[in-house]
Amino acid sequence: DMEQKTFAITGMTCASCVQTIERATRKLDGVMESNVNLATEKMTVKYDPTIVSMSGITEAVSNAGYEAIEDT
Ligand code: 9UX
Repeated sequence: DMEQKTFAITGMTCASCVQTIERATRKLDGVMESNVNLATEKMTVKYDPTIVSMSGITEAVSNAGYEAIEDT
């Protein structure tokens, strides 16, 4: 089953940041969809939790130079 989660993203200042983060997360195995909104500083990810974990997703964002925190 797919899971969908929203993350708060810090460190973005331009539209290219959005592209960088979407690319970094979409290429992960198990990620079906990833959409980043610069204005709201949120990222919504649809993924298969049996293939990729939440920390796998936040780590990919971190490796790209930003920070992702699960939205509460
Ligand atoms: Mo834009 Mo984002 O020049 O790290 S790509 S600020």
